[in-house]
Amino acid sequence: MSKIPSYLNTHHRMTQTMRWYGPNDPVDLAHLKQAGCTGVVTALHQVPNGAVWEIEDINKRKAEIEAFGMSWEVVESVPVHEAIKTQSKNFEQYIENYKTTITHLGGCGVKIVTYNFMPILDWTRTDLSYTLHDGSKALRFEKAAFMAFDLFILNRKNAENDYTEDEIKEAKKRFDGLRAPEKIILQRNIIAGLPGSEESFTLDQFQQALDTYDQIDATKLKNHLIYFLKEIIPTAEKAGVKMVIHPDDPPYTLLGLPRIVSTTKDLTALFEAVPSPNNGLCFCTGSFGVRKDNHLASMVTQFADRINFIHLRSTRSNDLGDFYEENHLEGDVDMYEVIKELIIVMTKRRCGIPMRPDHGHQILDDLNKQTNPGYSAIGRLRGLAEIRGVELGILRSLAETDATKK
Ligand code: DNO
Repeated sequence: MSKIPSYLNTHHRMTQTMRWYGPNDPVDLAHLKQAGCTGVVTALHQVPNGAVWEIEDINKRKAEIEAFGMSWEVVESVPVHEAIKTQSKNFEQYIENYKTTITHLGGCGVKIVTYNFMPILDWTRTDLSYTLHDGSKALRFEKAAFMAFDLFILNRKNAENDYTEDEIKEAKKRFDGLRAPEKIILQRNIIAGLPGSEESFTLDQFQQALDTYDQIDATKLKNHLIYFLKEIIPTAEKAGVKMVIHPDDPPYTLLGLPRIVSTTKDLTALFEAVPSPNNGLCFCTGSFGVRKDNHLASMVTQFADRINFIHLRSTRSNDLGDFYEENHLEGDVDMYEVIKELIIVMTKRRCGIPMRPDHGHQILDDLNKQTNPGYSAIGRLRGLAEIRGVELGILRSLAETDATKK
């Protein structure tokens, strides 16, 4: 048999990272290091949305990470203030602040910045401890529960126009079956802020926030995103920072709010409007993967030059519109195919791209610990380890194929 070239030299590998919520995260940096991470994904969660991230604070966080022999690979996220999304009071000032933060991050050597443009809420789930057949716990989105919240807990104005008669009946049934504490938990899961979203609302505050979108449809929101990008991307270019947008999660409209980063068409329009290579994508398989019309491996090929950060996660959906987060190699996402395509892209681009296993089940000792939903240590370690195995298997077989061709 011919000599196999070192597969790590021939092809590029994803940089292995995990998200860390900072010094208050019950999963600490030593755990990430032991899981095999070389990089960390984090943010200055203590800084209020819209404020400038100061150089001193960035350097302090960087040093904390480097003390564990890892690097701060990606910022997730510098949140986009609501005023920028709605173009309301002081939004120009918030954009200026955002530019200053980008310049500071770039100057400190932190060169990839994740953000999203989802109105009001970031990612949304109805159940944060859905028990699977093996006793592990997963995050879940249940459509009937979500509709029950929208129609009968929030009582959103005109909500009934967004649903069919059958859906309203289903929601009522679901609502009537909920006990009082379950209603509170459902409400909390949806609007009290999942980790990283940085926003939390009472019902009244939430309705007020929804009202700010009364006059904003998808076209308008897209224009606001493009305006924002045209403003900040020149700064990102100067600072050597790649901006990566995170897709809508789930990838469709909720609560009558426009969602504009869910499909190939959305992405194409975005990159056509602002073609700079610093305008990039956080390729999140768990978010895009919930739509059947998103073919993930083809999206990797299509947006090869835009993907500068990768979230690997799988979901399992049913015909009712519910989904739960599956083990990383199971469910609706063909992880083998996606990773293979990513390796091809990295090889062509001659660089690794940072990847984190997105979320994980609560398993083993995770079940007895309080961690950020989706961000327990062992569940994510399982995901990372499985992904790492798939990647090395593909790399090795690609290298062997190359070797036999020579
Ligand atoms: C959830 C995350 C999101 C993501 C933001 C990016 O686990 O994927 O909160 O960080 O949408 O801005």
